[in-house]
Amino acid sequence: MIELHSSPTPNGQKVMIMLEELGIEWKHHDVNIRLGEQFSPEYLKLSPNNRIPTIVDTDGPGGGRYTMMESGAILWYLAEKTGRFIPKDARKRYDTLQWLIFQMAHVGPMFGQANHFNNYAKDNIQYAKDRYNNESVRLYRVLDNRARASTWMGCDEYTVADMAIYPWTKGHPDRGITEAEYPHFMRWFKAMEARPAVQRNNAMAAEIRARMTKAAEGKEAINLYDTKDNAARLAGATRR
Ligand SMILES: N[C@@H](CCC(=O)N[C@@H](CS)C(=O)NCC(=O)O)C(=O)O
Repeated sequence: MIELHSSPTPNGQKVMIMLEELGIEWKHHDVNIRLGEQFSPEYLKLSPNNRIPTIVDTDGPGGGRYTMMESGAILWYLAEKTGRFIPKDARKRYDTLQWLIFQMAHVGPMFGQANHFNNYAKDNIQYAKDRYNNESVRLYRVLDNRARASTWMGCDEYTVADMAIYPWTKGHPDRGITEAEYPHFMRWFKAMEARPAVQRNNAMAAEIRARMTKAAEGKEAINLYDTKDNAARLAGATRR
């Protein structure tokens, strides 16, 4: 059984998609990052980096519980554990690994920073907005080119690389990504949305979000983007 300690953000959703694709037993444990639950001493024991998602596999390698942070590593772990959504052919497997790491190193961090400077930053910093928005648009071009060359992002099989990239690209209409200019990306995106596991993820993500919003009623949200405050929270929770 896999316990997923998470929020339905893109990094959380990619693991939910994998678990739904696998059809294995799993349970969502809500970690409400808007309330700062990622800084609780219990959660920090699972994820020292105070980020979601984290999994606990109750039947980990060699038997017994095994805990893992970092969504890309979690996807790879689940793929190796089950032998699914990871190609057996070595070239295809390494292609998949490249595109999984491309998501972790580029799509996630750049889209995340663009979101921060567009929507949350205290100051209106045009340089930062331009840098991350331009990077995001460039990355959509990389994805469009990749989808022109390959049926799926990793290789010609549907893999964990697709699951990792998809949730991050749901906001493409807000970035001016159109079917006319990014037809290959859009072909891939529609193929993702046609998958029942992806549809179940999207419905569950909305439900979990609503549940978390309800649980947060009357409670004070933390400012996720106040890096100094977050550093102090982590130090406070882990001080020895
Ligand atoms: N590289 C990490 C990134 C995880 C991450 O940044 N998670 C965000 C939500 S998408 C988070 O937990 N934020 C809480 C915080 O900033 O304190 C992964 O892919 O697992």
